[in-house]
Amino acid sequence: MTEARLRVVQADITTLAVDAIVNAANSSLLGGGGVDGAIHRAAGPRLLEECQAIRNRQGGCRTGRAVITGGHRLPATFVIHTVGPVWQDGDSGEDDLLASCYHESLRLAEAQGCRTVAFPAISTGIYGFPADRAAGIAIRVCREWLAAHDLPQTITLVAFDGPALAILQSALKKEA
Ligand code: AR6
Repeated sequence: MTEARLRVVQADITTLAVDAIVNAANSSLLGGGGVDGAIHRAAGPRLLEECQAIRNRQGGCRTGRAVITGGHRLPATFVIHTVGPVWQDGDSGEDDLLASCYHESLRLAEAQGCRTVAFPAISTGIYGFPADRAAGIAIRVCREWLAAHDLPQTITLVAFDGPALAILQSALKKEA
């Protein structure tokens, strides 16, 4: 039951028509490279305006936390911006902070009534978190969430390329 609700796909997350996509943002919320840049480009300038308003209100977003905005020109209705940890040595709280990103994003998705949510592999690009370790954490938190909540109904973990897809698929088997 839980398994059917957790999926792994290879895609450009900006093309997915889900209720919410998650953005691997930074604490400024003002955009950047990687998936953050792609999401801002596809969503258009209104997304940055909305992020700026949140920043003015609450001073950005801390590592491990999340905020939600509209999707603007994206097919997704909402964007949940979460700030992953920068990889240090694996012994500086990175695992718990990454788990918190998934958990806080799912909490916001549920509060917004989202039925479908898609995550990129948070922290595994510019922030340098090892992809296999990150995949194990993502899958564990999503499974625990799905076992205890009706929303979202489905969670999609998005790999940007073939190697990332293989890592997610093997983590899905290993953690089962
Ligand atoms: N769709 C799906 N996944 C993608 C896409 C896409 N269009 N583009 C990249 N990825 P990263 P981080 C994958 O670097 O490590 C930004 O500057 C990518 O292959 O985007 O959390 C922010 O502003 C990788 O697997 O995010 C922050 O400053 C994953 O998304 C910083 O980067 C995450 O890579 C955040 O670094």
